[in-house]
Amino acid sequence: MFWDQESETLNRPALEAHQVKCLRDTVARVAARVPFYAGKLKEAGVGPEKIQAIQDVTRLPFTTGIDLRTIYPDGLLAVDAAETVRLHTSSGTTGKPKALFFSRRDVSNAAELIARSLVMTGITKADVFQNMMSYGLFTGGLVMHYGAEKVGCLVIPSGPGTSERQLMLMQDFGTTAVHILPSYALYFAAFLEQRGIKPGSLKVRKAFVGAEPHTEETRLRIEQALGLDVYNSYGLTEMNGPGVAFECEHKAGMHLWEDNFLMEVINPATGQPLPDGETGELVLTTLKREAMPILRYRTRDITSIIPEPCACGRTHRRIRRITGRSDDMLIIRGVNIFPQQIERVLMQCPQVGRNYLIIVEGLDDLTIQVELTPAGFDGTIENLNALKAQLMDKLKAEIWVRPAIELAAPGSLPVAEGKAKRVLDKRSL
Ligand code: DLL
Repeated sequence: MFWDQESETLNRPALEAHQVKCLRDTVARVAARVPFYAGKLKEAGVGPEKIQAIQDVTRLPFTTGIDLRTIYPDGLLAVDAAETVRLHTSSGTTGKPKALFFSRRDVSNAAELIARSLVMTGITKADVFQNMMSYGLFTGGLVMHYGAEKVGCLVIPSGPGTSERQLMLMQDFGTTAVHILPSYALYFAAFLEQRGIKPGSLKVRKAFVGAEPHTEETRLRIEQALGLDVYNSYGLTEMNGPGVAFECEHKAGMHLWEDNFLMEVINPATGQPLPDGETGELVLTTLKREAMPILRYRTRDITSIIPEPCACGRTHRRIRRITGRSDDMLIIRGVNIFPQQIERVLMQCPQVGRNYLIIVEGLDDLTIQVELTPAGFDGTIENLNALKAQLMDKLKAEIWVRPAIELAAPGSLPVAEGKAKRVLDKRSL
């Protein structure tokens, strides 16, 4: 099913011509209206006239998260302040957040991309869409809400709320689709099991998960535990929030809406572009942003482009599941480790529950606290020791470092309020 078939299936030459035109317009606008970019473009010796082909994007300067913090609050505005209608922020670890302004057209465009994304998974106006992500400065609430409303769904803005209340809303209003953090979905599945509620007794058939890194194994877990189809959704505040890239019904990579965002994958160390299919850092340029265009944004997210056409007929290329952020990479005893490698091993093990915590301390000592399922936590010392040994071996094979494993009772590890915090690196405290 298509929301905007013409845009979604535009042939590649037409799509690329559209990108070049939008890129040239964007460069012209920021050169004229944003002193931060005017200076950077002058330094690089690039103006709109130099943008003749897609590859010319590599002539443009990068924008980093640090830049966005430096120009905080409104140093990238390309419209008069009176033209802005919405503010979202992306909370960082410390200091000021990144502030993102939307014009009326930006709000409508963002909703349009969500509508495309939802409809390509089979969502229609008959769906009841429970948005279990946080409303407020985080984009997962409002941006998704506007898009689902645009499709015509009944949208329940439940926010993250308590599981008890989520369940009541699902039962009373016949929720058919949910938008949920993957870590919360695992938690919610455990909650339903505890309450003795069979997922099949609810009407929920689809879950859209994103905003945090998660593995294919986690997707399968959520699908099995909740008995529904889970679709991966990728986005970031700097690029509207959700709706940047989304899986279609084939669930084989996420279509990135290339008429709105120009994507590159670069070697994060050198900044040089990588050929399609190679893994590196995703860099995005807004093509239609009115209030706050951003050139070559270093997302820090690690992925690769799938150049092959998709069976769904959409021409917008796909990116692979994000395997981590370049700044999430742990270096332990000289080995590069992404937390997701650890998650993949843990989630394959049926005795492992929904939560885990990776702790690094001292001289690169790696400990993984692992919560078990009620069935896995059988209290027999021999079984628990055997499980520990098995996890250590499997992890050693995956990450080349043998971690210490601490098994924990179901529900005993701390749960974050928003996005899950999976790593505690005490070396940097
Ligand atoms: O998380 C926007 C969003 C909301 C996306 C709801 C999807 C659903 P930020 O809070 O700015 O925005 O965080 C963006 O989260 O750079 C990635 O590192 C990570 N991320 C987002 N989606 C995924 C995903 C929202 N599907 C940052 N897989 C991004 C892995 C993801 N990581």
